[in-house]
Amino acid sequence: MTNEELKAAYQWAKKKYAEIGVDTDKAIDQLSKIRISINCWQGDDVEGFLNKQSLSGGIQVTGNYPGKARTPDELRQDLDFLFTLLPGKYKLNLHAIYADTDEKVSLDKLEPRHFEKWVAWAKEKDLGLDFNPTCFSSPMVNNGFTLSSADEKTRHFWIDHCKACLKIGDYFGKELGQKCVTNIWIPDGYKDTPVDYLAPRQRLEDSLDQILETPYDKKNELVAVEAKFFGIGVESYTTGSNEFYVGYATKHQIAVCLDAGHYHPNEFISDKISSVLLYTPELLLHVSRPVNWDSDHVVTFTDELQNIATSLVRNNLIERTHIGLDFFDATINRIAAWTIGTRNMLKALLKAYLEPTEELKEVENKGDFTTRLAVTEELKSYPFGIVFDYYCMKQGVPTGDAWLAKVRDYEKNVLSKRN
Ligand code: RNT
Ligand code: ZN
Repeated sequence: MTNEELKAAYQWAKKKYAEIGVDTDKAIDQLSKIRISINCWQGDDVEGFLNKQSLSGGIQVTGNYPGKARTPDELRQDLDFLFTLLPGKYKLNLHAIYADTDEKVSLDKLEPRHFEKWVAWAKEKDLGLDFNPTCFSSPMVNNGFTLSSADEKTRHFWIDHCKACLKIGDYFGKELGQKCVTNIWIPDGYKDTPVDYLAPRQRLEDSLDQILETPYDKKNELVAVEAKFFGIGVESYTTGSNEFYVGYATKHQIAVCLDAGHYHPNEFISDKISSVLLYTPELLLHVSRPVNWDSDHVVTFTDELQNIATSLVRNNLIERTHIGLDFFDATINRIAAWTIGTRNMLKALLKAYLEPTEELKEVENKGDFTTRLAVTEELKSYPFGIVFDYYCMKQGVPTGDAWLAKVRDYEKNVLSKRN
């Protein structure tokens, strides 16, 4: 389709939406204000650069698609290219193991200076940065335990690591003038049924209390805690359960991180958002796609993705929510994985904005469930794809699947030369 044809199609779509009281220009404008946080770890299969350990902690990457980033420069090169395929502005979500330094530094001794190059690059590209302590893939993980370990030396190592990370997050926020979300996820748990369910949680609470004593400015940094139901090899007990972290975050008024893959397959984070935000000031999402378990598949355009987006938009919760992506697939081109996942998140948000929400709420409150079902079903086939393409065109990035040819070129010219 030519740009002229797309513009004409957009005018038609705009009219169709206007008939139900929806302003497409406004929806595009609202979408352009959201900064999705891109998970850096899709670029290199969660390896990082610090100690190049293979991934462990109940999470797994499968596949060996050629061309993964081996250095911080290669990762930035891939991201620079990625941003030419995506409309709007972004944040990059870094893990501690992505430190860009020649020093051999232990996780508990990390400092802001080890991330200076990331900050300089983020400034140049107008990106925000988010952060995560890396409490996995390390010989310091003791029998699967970190912050809730019964071994005091282990526990203190990980407390020191998280404290170091809070300082780095504060530095990111201050330097970039955008709040950094620092998210704590730990793999701690048991393969088999424990005797003591309580003590690890008491230790985790104490560890978090110590971590939160780190001085940081709430303008620069938001601390989040990520719960999980179970992981591979950690099937019977997870210290950091949903109840544990919702309670902890509520008590300390920090953020909960809801990961779409961390609950029972019949339990959905889209339905948790409105509850959690009643009691905590802000929220972090890890938008992922579980396939029967926390498999971290690339985000596709599923009903749950749409439900996540609509629960944020319908209730005006976008401003208090940080939308991060969390997937890692090494069986396909990694840049395509990022592009597909991010564009799907954007499309779901756009579709959520293209809805006559107030009218639908009125209908619902009147008890007219027939109209509610009729209208929401009709809306599913409204031409939101044309609105999305028009937004991409306006932003000067590829429309439709035109990005794929560019990824193929990049694969040929850059990625294939890495092996
Ligand atoms: C693991 C958590 C966690 C990680 C990333 C790499 O189950 O989802 O968020 O995926 O930190
Ligand atoms: Zn996650």
